[in-house]
Amino acid sequence: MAETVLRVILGDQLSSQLEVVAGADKEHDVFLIAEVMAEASYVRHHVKKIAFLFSAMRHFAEALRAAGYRVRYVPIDDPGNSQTLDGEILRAVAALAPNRIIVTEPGEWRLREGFEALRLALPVPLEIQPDTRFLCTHAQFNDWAEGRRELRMEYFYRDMRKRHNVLMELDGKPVGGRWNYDAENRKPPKAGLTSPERLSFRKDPITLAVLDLVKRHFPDGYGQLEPFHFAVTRKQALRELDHFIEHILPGFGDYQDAMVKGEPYLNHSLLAVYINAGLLYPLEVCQKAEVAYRAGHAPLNATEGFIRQLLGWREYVRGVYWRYMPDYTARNALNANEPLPEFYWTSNTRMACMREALTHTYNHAYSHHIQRLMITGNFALLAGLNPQAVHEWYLAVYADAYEWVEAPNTLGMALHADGGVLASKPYAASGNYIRRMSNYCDGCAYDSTVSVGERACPFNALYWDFLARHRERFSGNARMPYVYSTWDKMGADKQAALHHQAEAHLAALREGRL
Ligand code: FAD
Ligand code: DLZ
Ligand code: SF4
Repeated sequence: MAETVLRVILGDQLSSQLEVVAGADKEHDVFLIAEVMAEASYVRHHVKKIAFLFSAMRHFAEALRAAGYRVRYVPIDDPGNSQTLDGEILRAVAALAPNRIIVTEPGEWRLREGFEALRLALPVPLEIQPDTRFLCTHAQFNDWAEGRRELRMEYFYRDMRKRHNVLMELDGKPVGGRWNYDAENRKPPKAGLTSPERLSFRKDPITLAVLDLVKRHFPDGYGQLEPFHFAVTRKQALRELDHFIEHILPGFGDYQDAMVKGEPYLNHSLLAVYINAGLLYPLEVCQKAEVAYRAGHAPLNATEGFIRQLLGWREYVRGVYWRYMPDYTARNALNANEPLPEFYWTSNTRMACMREALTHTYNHAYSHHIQRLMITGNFALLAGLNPQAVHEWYLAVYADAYEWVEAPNTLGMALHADGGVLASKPYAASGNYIRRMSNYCDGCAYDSTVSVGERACPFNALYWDFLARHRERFSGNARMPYVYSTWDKMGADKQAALHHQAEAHLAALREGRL
């Protein structure tokens, strides 16, 4: 007699290329997809993120049914729902008596540990299959990392370009003769820079029902639910990808680091939300970008810059996450213990740059990389906010956030809390950087050119105080001597004034006045 396999699909595994789907038998196997409160509330997720995932999960289940598969879909308001993934697997086992269970490796350590433990409670075997959407396996990353004094993304990225034959010449050299065109991707915004037009998808009955459900079940959730125009199917996500390649990729490079008031997207792709949930595959995205370059449609600085984020950074941070978990998320190398200010949730601050990035986050469940790194992340670094509190915030508020990608970006790239595993030096910057790369400072309550006094920009004194506080750790870094020689040249009086100003900013922060 043919066996029955219970095939579990998590909310961020909506990919038919995964073996859990591709290997299914239509007659005997059953897919389990479950909306559960444990996953929807383990951090205070943005309501748009919950709505996007539930709608995408329901559409994925519909597509499987339409293709002739058997699907057990458990909505969050099903009266029998145990509201945990373990509970739903146990209920499905009791109801269907499968011979075995298959799940793709989850993206978060806590869930993988949970499945390992669940095995002991199950009457049938549970197999955890590798997540083949990623282009670098755990073993390949560990082979690359083993024996290296330092892990550096740039070298990892070059290996990935070669291994996957992306932007390579036949003779093994990188297209254009250079591996990295980052230096050409840091232009400050020119006057009148705006975002290209974006697609907006019509809400079908499934999405409308989910929006209604999220309103009822998450009334105190963070963020603005509507307008809601995410793609929720692979077909729609492919349209979004094609729109990006056709209209937006050509300008991706030049202003990649720029920030403009009222423009949350500029030329960023907005694709992470779809790639991370499984609606798009990272390799197909890179390949489409390469085809656009080879057809003369997109310049090399834009194409290489975009591909580096996916083939380089995305795979690299995942490798770091799995190599250093479980202790990675508990790290606090700079001993930063300031609580997360309330304005990270309310956007209510006098700092115009922070207000802008936080408002985008609240409205769209999105802000672009430089806003995450150089505004909200930079402030958290300089003010010494507790890394675990900041990590929980980033994991909650972005529609693309899952721990495997969020934690290394937050604890490693933004906060240096991992002690330098991910990046050799902190991305600390003063108000000067923000003034150069944005138009946020015009009309701010503070003045980015002033470091001490009533209108002093908080980023200035906090920046110098941060560097002084951690001198022992950073002064040996080959890329830092210039900043420390500038600090030394200031003299004791100015240094003391900056220190007192930093203390005043922190007092204002604690009292909700910043
Ligand atoms: P684009 O700017 O268009 O970039 C193209 C693609 O490259 C993205 O879709 C994404 O898949 C990938 N990418 C770019 N930068 C990174 C990076 N540093 N790490 C991994 N992948 C990258 N990204 C997430 O996907 N989820 C997160 O939870 C997340 N949290 C972050 C937290 C902090 C503090 C920082 C500094 C960065 C974080 N990032 C995260 C990385 C990056 O900011 C987002 O991937 C990006 O902003 C998503 O928008 P986009 O799709 O428009 O990206
Ligand atoms: C993020 C999320 C949410 C909000 N809800 C669910 C859910 O109801 N069911 C589910 O299977 N997955 C959900 N997820 C995604 C999981 O949390 C995700 O699989 C882990 O974060 C691992 O990446
Ligand atoms: Fe931000 Fe300072 Fe500029 Fe205000 S002046 S927007 S706080 S950098």
